[in-house]
Amino acid sequence: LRYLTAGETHGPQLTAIIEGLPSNLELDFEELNFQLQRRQKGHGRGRRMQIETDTAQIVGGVRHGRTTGAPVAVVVENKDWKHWTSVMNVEPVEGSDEAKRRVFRPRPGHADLNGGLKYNLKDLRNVLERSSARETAARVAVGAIARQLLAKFGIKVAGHVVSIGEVTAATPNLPIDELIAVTEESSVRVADKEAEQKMIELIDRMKAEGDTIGGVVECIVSGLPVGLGSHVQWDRKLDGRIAQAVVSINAFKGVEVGIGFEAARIPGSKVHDEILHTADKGFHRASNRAGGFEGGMTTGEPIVVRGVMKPIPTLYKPLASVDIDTKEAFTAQVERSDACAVPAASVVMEHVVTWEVAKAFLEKFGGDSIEEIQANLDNYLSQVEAY
Ligand code: EPS
Repeated sequence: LRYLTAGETHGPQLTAIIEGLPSNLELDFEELNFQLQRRQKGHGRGRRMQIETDTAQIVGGVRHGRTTGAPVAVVVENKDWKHWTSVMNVEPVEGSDEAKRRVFRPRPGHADLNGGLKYNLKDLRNVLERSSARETAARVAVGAIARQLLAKFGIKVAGHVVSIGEVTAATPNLPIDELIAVTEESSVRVADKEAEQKMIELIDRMKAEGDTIGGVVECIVSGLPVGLGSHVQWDRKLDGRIAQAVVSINAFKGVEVGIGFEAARIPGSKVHDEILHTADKGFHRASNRAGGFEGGMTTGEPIVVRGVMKPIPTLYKPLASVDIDTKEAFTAQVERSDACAVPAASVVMEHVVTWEVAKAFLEKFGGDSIEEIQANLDNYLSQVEAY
């Protein structure tokens, strides 16, 4: 299972191609678009989200509502494109730097300067357009399809915001369905009403000051069989792959699995999850501090991972930068942006984690059709039960 995306934030569309999906997966298009619209929400988002109504158009690999086993091609249109047809034209265009909206004073914290130097581009818009977090719309579309695949086998994914700036929400401790329902009602994706209010106030203050703020988000995956991923090779460890996927999200700087960095501060007796066995539950754990992983394999307990998002680097109160033509000191150019995208990033994180789990799931139970996968899974589950 693999995918690639293409497309710029102000180009005509984002495109993704997914290779390796089984046949006979019935797709719920409304649910797919629901996931895309969840990514657009959240207190602190900028004006762009008022322009867009993200919807996924499937242009390959699906017929009469089901996958055929062929590559699935998904397109998410940029409604904003109509304001950028000249600036983003694929054909050469004449005009001033201003008309072309050339970027030449790189924004610290973005890909602008490194990308310009590396690709030898004198208009940093060529970097900005692709490095924009707009691309995460395509990743959510892809992950939303993987989510539907996993849902067929009883696997559920939730995401919520842990903290924004200094404001931390109380640990929700809710069953996964309730967590999904409650956080969906919150504009900052938390279950804690008091923290919600403080987060909203903080975001508003940051916005008024021309500043931005980051935070921590958490993703939980439940209903997993034991043994996804493997201890035998570094690139088969599923927690490692998830970590890579999480840090690949725009502005994400860190990842924790289970109790994460806390494990460095407390003794082993308080870190590891003791093993129990009962007739009805089989092997299970007294706790889940490992966040669902041992030896890079799922334990059967829910996966719990957190990601750290830095504040978005586009500041309306810009930081010091240098003009790439004159090498003179200037402030960075200002582009439209969000004051806080942490709630939206929690939706993105759900989808990149979902993708990695789906990939590992197909590696283990892979068949060419949903029916073949179901048979493989059933066979494995009976083997585990009889162990
Ligand atoms: C985004 C679309 C972008 C930004 C944001 C994410 O649209 P525009 O550039 O037209 O405002 O709002 O991306 C960033 C702020 C960033 O730094 O990457 C989206 O669809 O999520």
